[in-house]
This record gives sequence, structure tokens and C-alpha cells, in this order.
Amino acid sequence: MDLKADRLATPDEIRCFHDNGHVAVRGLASADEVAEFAPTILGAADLFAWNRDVPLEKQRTYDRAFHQAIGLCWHDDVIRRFVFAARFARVAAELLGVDGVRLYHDQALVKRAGGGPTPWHQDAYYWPVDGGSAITMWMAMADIPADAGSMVFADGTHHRGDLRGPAISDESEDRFAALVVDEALPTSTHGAMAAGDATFHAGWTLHSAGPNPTGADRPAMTVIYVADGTTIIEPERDEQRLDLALYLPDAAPGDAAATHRNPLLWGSGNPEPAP
Ligand SMILES: O=C(O)CCC(=O)C(=O)O
Repeated sequence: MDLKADRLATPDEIRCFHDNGHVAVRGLASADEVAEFAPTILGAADLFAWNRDVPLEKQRTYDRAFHQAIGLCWHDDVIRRFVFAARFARVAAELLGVDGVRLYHDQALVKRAGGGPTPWHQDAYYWPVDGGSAITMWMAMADIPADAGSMVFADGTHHRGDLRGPAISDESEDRFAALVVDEALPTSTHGAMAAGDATFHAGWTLHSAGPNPTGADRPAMTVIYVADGTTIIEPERDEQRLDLALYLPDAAPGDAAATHRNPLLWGSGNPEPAP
């Protein structure tokens, strides 16, 4: 099944993303489409999650939050069709308000049954590109009840840019949870997600997710996009230096974020064909 670019972001969705830094786009993929891709994606996620075998006594908050498998599109043609889907990339471009978007990277995030909360954090902390030029799509790969680890967003925090918090950890949780309380920041959750529902959030949107006390895994697939034409910035943290090496190979600060690992997935011209 081809995930064609047959869905536009609505004016309400664009306004919501612009104002709040996040939006739910319901039914971006149908249940049938998810059923076609989910077994391959989740099978690969299980195989390649770097933290899947961390023994209980060594697990950090991060490991308990989710099993994380990155760059799955480079392992499998089926996954590549999903990650490269023009439909998703087009919505990402419309929400960002740009003509085109490129792949930054994909990652499966499976919060296991009984898994812990995802600490508050900003994604762009890790990225060697301007957080205002990047957006994450998070898609439910099964029907997910509201109490199985829904994401929580601090509305409008993308407008504040880098809050200079630590990496995802107990420290980021403490620091940002206090910020949310002290400044009475409004927060939103999109609750239960049907398979194929997606949320999009901006690079600087502060967010977290609850624990998963249910008996079923909470499977999600994410795709991170950068606006076409985005330039790589000088990294100031080791996390950004690592991301630069992993997701923008052989590129340097000042270069366009457009290596062979960053194909144009939606653009005003013809998107490059998948390899
Ligand atoms: O899936 C989660 O629990 C958190 C996801 C997240 O932080 C993200 O996609 O940026």
C-alpha cells in the first residue's frame, strides 16, 4: 500500500501546531495501513532496540521509559516505505510552514507493559540543527488507551526555544516538572490514540509521557523531519556531536542538513525517489 500524499493539514491543525507546538492528526494512516506495516516495524524494533536487554538492576529511567530502535528505515524496504511516506512528510511540511522536509531520522519507541514515565525534555537539545526547523511525527502503531503512556505537552514552550535543560533523565524531569508548576504552564495531552493517529511536535516543545501500567505494550513509530534548506549549527554539547555523526554523516557545521541519509521526503519539486 502506498502512503500517498492525499492528506493536507487543516487550517485548525496548522494553527494549533503554531500556537501550542503540538497537534494531533487523527487517522493520518488507516487501521489497514498500520496493519500492513506494524509487524515489520515492531519486529525490527524488538530486534534492534539498543536498550532492550539492559538488566533490571542497570536500567535507568531512560531504559524504563521505552525501548528505542533508531534508523529502522535503513534496514528494511517495508519500513523505508513507511518512513519515507509522502503523506506524513507533506503534513510535517505544512505544519512547519515550509516547502519541503528531509528525513532527520526515524525511531520506534515502545513503552513496554509496566514501563515507566518518559521524563520531561526538549528533543532539540540533541540536535545540531535549529529546533524551530525540525518536527517529530509520533504515530500509534496500535490502539493505545489514554492511560498507557500518553504524551503530555507544555503548550507554547516551543516559542521559548532552548530551555537549557539536561538530557532526558531524572534531572530533566525534576527541573522541567518544577518549571511547569512554578510558571503554571498549561499542559495538554491528546489521550487515547487509535492505530494510525499521530501527534506532531516542534523541536523545542517541552514534553513528557506517563507510565504504562497496562498489560500491553504502547508501540509508537516516529519520524523526525528537518525543513529543506536547514543548515547544521555548531554543536555545543556531546549529544549534538553524536547526532551529527550518526544522522548527518560526513557533514559539518555550516553545511546543509542534506546528506545521503537525509532524502527530501516532500518538496515543491518532485521528491527524490526512495533508494
Ligand atoms: O514515546 C514517548 O514516551 C516519548 C516520545 C518522545 O519524547 C518523542 O517522540 O520526542
